[in-house]
Amino acid sequence: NERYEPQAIEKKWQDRWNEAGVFRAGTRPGAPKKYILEMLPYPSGKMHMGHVRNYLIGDVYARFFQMRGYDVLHPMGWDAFGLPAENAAIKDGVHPAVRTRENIDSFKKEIRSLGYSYDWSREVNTSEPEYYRWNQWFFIQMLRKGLVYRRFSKVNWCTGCLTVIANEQVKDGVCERCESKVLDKELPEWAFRITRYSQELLDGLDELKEWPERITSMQRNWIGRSEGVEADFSIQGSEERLRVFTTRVDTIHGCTYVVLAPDHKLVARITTPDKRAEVEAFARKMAAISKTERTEEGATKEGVFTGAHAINPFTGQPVPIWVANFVLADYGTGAVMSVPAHDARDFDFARKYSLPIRVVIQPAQGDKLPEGGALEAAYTEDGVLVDSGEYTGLSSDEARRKMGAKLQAEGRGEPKVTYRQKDWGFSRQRYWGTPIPIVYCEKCDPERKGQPVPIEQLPVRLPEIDTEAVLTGKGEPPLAKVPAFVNTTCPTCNGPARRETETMDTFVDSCWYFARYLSPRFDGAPFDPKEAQRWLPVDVYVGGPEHAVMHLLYFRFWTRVMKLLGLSPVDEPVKRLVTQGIVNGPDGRKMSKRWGNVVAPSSIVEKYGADTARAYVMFAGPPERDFDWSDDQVEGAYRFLKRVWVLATQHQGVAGATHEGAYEGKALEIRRAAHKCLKRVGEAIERLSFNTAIAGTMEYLNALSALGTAETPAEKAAMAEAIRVLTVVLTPFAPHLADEIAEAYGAKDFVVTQGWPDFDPALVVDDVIPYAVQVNGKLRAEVRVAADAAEADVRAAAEADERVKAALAGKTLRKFVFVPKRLVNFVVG
Ligand code: ANZ
Ligand code: ZN
Repeated sequence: NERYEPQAIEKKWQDRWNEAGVFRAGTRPGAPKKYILEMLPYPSGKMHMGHVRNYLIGDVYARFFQMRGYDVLHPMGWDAFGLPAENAAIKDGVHPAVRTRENIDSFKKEIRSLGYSYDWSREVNTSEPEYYRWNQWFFIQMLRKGLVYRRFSKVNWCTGCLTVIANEQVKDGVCERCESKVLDKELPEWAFRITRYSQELLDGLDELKEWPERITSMQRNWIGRSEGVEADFSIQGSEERLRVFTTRVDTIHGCTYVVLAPDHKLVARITTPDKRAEVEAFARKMAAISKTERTEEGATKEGVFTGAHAINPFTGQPVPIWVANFVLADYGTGAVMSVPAHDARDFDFARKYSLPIRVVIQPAQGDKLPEGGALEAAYTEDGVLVDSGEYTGLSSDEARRKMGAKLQAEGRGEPKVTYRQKDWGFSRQRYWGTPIPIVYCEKCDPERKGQPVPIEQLPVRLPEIDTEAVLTGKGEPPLAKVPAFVNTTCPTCNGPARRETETMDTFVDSCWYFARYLSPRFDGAPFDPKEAQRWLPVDVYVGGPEHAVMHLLYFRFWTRVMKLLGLSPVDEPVKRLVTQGIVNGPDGRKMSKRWGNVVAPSSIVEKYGADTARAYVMFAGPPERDFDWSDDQVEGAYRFLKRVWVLATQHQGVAGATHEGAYEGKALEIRRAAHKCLKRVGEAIERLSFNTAIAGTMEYLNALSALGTAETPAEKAAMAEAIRVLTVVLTPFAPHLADEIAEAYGAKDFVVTQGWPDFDPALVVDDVIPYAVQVNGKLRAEVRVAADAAEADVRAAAEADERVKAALAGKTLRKFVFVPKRLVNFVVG
């Protein structure tokens, strides 16, 4: 068969790999391990190029390390719960489980058609009770540790999805998924106390040296650690005190007003009667827009005066108290001491409402600031204090320390570390998720705190439903409409009780799936701690950078919880994170239905085969970089593989050739090309530089083509080795073709199991010179070594030569003569 016909060979090899279980993990117990993971997909029906690329990055790496002798774990599964399937059900009445099953089947078929090296025996589906029972188990363990609690809170309510959504899912005041308006709603909800770990999660980032800096810095900002002080202002004519959080207590003498969040609990108590109507109207207006919208960068600052005054604890002077949109109720204390001369927002606000501006910090060097009234912008840097009583003349730093200490000594405040990160509210009013394992009994639990379902009763299964009656998208949470689910018995009194009808945020599912893969059928715990000892942490994790702060932060938190529960030894889930770039259409815009520029992976596989799709996508650019799709380059990749096939076919006659003697001339050139390619491609793959790995393979192909046919026995043996090397370096990228060639050359095993040979260092140095090797002055051999090789290296190369070995056998070495760049002589007796 002269022609390269991928369609005729790819399915065959996929089936053979599968039958032989070549990608089973845990089959090399003594070998070092690599756990290589890609973010598990939400099974929408179709795979897109982003998926293809994502999984290829992991796949190339996984195949390479398997070839290098590692015990590789490379699993795949389904993030199967979630809104799209439920929303589709509301539209067309198909049960989410049915749709999800169909989607998984078609998605999996596509994944398989690309020949990825997954250990399918570990496949996980998060919507199955064997999986989500462990979400419930974690919930109960975390409840016991105080890491889960119920709270009333303002949540983001999506008026389209009719559920609570996370802050991160609100973009410009609308739901990022359905683009409906998002409102603040006061609801009871379940939350994880992730803030207990804020500091640890922050400190842990310093250890994540192999994560992209962009991701760690986003997490750092998200956690948002701020060092400052809390200070009490008393309120004129009232017993109340107003506590503010500030990072700049050094500026307190310049505080000319104080601002409360519109929903701060003091507002109602301190507002003077003449201002009441105005303040209440303002608060109502603010409540109608979500807090993300009202606090956005660039949102116009608005406020009203409460009529009340606060007393500055340092100056004793009264300042007016306002309420304004830019102060958040749930950050710091929900109250701000405003220093317009030194804070940009306060400056804008003071200008707008004609509030006084007082300069109290001067730059340590350079021009002095003018009077507050003449200031053109806030001066927000540190400096030297002025007009600040006994603190005048101190540096900002010194002043902060002294003022913090004074507040503390007087019981009017204290140093304080604040985090921007919030606890993670995970209640969802949807059906297609993990039921929260709680029951409410009016008799035993009149406050409706909720009692956990006894562990031995897990899982609390999602009930069968009449899809059209229950999934309507309207009214109460779907599970509340299923009496057979809701009505249960109380674990304490055995009387009638009601189940919680909320389900968990699907981000819970992806918090620990990487550990479930270690022992996917284990039923004593979420996973087998012994396996965790062997496999965790994940060595390389590949996924989209859009997960920078939610999934990638949540699963770091969960990993610490798993350690706390004694399940796993690691603090961090992942050593090296790779965030892949975007695949754009030929028009340079992100592939999307909207632009009509989507290239379906299946169309490429059908036309050119999986190997071309793989080689093209990996050649198109480094994993982290975006690239624009190019049909020409797909063609180019196809032509390259065709040339590989033709070359291998032409040289078929050398299959099995061996040679005992020295390699010289062309034979040596062939070997040198092969070993250089092994080195170059191996090193490129290790640094995830897949495009240069393929470029190296292309150059290798050119070199072999230029060397022509192999004639002598040495050349034939060298060429046989060279073709074997070609199959080795191709395997991560074009594994089907590689195995097809290897088989034609008589290989008895898959290339991936035969392994990745070590290159011979002597064959890869560029400047190689011959040394004459003498024994007692008589020429016995010639060895080629690097021009700058040290004496010991030349000697080792000489001693390794068969003819020299024979000449030295049984003799005693008297002397070793080394003439640089020319010869060595073994003087023996
Ligand atoms: C006075 C001051 C003077 C401030 C100055 C800054 C500069 P980070 O660093 O992000 O933590 N602040 C405090 N609580 C707030 C809330 N609930 N909503 C909006 N703003 C709030 O920011 C801390 C600073 O943000 C605090 O320090 C406070 O303003 C403001 F020259 O206090 B500062
Ligand atoms: Zn009870």
